[in-house]
Amino acid sequence: MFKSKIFVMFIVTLLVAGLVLSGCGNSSSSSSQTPATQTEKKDEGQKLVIKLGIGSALTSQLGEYAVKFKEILESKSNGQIEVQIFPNGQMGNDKSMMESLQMGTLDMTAPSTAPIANFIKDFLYFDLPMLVDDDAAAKKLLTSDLAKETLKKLDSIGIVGLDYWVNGFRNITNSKRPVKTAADIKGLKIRTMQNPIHIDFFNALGANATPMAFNEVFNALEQKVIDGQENPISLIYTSGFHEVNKYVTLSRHVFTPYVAMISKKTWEKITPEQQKLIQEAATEVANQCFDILNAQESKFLEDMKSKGNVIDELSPEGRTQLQNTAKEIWKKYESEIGKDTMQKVMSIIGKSY
Ligand code: TK8
Repeated sequence: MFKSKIFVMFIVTLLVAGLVLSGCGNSSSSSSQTPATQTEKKDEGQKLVIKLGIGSALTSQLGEYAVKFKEILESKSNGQIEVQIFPNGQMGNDKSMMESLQMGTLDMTAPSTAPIANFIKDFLYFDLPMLVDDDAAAKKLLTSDLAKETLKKLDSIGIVGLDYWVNGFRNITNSKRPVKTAADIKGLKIRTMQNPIHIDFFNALGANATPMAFNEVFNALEQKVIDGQENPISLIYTSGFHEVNKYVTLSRHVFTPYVAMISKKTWEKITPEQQKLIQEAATEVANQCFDILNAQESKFLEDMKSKGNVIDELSPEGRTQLQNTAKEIWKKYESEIGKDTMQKVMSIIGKSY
């Protein structure tokens, strides 16, 4: 009895010592890896490990961006920085990963602007529907001084915004019927992102907007808790939404960006040289986003067609209906976004307001 107690204490001591030695799982600390040999231990001692969590699959556009970011950063740092990617929401959803960044338990993530607006409402303008019409306008907005100022606001919640990565134009999918007009949307239970503008827009179109986190969407569609959802083609395809939603409408009703971000706790722990490399790698990826995304989307769209998905466009009448509803939403959010900001946004993308 006494002997076994001592044995248990011995094991507990070993475990505690192990935790202390491994830095209690502190991701960006140089000692977070369990060294196998003495030589490896030395190498690990100099290495900075960055844990990057994303909500979607490695095959998605965001997955490709993450892999590019890893390649660029690891090569530029001559292997002194290692990026570990955790895809498929393994580290949580957009909101909870941001909270992990605030606590310093995760180094990096890249959520959509929609959930970010729940932390900082300055990001709201990105999610206005029927605002951005093409890649050229999107590029202008994402590289504008206004967007750069918005990025800096993350500082107040313990996060450093690095750059905008592209999520893309969002399209409606559903299991019930082809959608070409607002009347077709009426009555559909559609998952939206957790953002008041998205919810209001779909409800105003007569849908039953059902906000939920991205990693719950596939099951909800499969179990028919919802009829449809909306996302860029890359995420529809790589998340398998097209397998449970036959109808796809290229509505392009909103263009949403991702924000590549890093925990302020990590940022303040690393050297200015490491900060520079991370910033440069994030911006290099930002410059390649449209090419990566567009290549993926044409390939995935072809495959969806060959698999029997019905791909539609909005009718001209339907597009006008969505534009008119969008204008009501712009008005509704004018005071929250600020008239000044609204006007800046419109002049950047070349629209009158
Ligand atoms: C992935 C999400 C996703 C977004 C959504 O983490 O929630 O529909 O489009 O990209 O950020």
